[in-house]
Amino acid sequence: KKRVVSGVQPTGMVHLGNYLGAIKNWVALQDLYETFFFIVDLHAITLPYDAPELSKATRSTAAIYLACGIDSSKASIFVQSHVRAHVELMWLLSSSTPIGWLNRMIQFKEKSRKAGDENVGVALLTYPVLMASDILLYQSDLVPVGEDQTQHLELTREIAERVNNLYGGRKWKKLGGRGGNLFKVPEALIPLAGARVMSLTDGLSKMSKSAASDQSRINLLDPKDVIVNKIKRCKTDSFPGFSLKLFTSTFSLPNSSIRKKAHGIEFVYSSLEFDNPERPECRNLFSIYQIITGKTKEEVVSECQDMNWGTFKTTLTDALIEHLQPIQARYEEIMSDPGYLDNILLEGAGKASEIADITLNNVYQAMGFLRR
Ligand code: AQP
Repeated sequence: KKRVVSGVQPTGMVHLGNYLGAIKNWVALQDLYETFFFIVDLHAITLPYDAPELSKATRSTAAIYLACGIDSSKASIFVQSHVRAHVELMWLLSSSTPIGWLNRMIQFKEKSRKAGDENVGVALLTYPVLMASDILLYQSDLVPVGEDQTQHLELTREIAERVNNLYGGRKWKKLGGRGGNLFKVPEALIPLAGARVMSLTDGLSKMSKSAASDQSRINLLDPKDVIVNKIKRCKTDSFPGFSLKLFTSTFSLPNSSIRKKAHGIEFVYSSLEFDNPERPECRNLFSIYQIITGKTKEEVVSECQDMNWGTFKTTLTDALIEHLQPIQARYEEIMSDPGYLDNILLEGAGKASEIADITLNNVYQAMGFLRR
């Protein structure tokens, strides 16, 4: 079976973007592949954070994985910091990662600009190397990522190839290893729909945990009235409905070659649309509705295009509540039994460590470290 790894940072409440872009797709993947889904807590400290909140968010994110349908009998579910090999391999990989490769990461540029110099720690620059370690440790074949993470995956591939060239093959064999590549070079698995869920207050920025306004996102655990309110207040446009449009037409008089122009005003009705690039909010809400209901794009268009915003928002709100309520009920159940969650995380970390340690020990050997 091919291997798949992925994770979510416990930096706040898991939102619809994390769910539709990642967790929901993992549920299907666990039946097809050998899967490792972890809570990437070590990544959550790259920007200033609240320590007591970190452990709470880590538990809550793990419970959300389970509530969404990740099954511990199929997937290894664990907390990244419980498998020490992640940090150790990161150090080894960082010696082979040119700093220029990290400087060009768009997320670093964006996040460091937003955070301001005082708050930019070295980890914000180097965390893509930790992400490479997260993936390469498990000899992963496929990494499900949202579009925003494709650059980091490309970097992982470059690091893997570089380390394979520098230390793998015959050089590793001379040191007593089996030779060949130290790492598999992974491929991205980008979901067709939901790859980028956008903010509810700005259809051009992605929905994100760290965005200042909670109105910009639907959190998976938002109660019904909060969802109603957020969708009611979310940004839309003024395209649909009747509008006045000026028109010009040219005609010829009977029995004459003279052409005349006439100007007039007409009422035009424009409906809701999926694919108009000038209407990012419309596209985003349609696409959320499509994935939540499991309908095709064509079905959504024919059902919703003639609705006004008010009707569509009610339809979307109802669908969201219907979809999220069972997840929220399961979440409450899981959180009411802390021992259950602890056992799953312990078992997951055990299975993950066994595989991660094999890769780590190979890399230590190939890089010339004295073995214990
Ligand atoms: N808006 C999104 N649309 C689709 N997928 C998304 N993902 C995140 N936001 C969206 C995907 O969720 C997975 C986990 O993301 P993460 O928590 O590791 O970090 P992130 O991408 O930085 O997510 P956030 O919510 O924006 O967190 P902050 O604000 O803390 O940076 C990834 O697969 C990601 O693609």
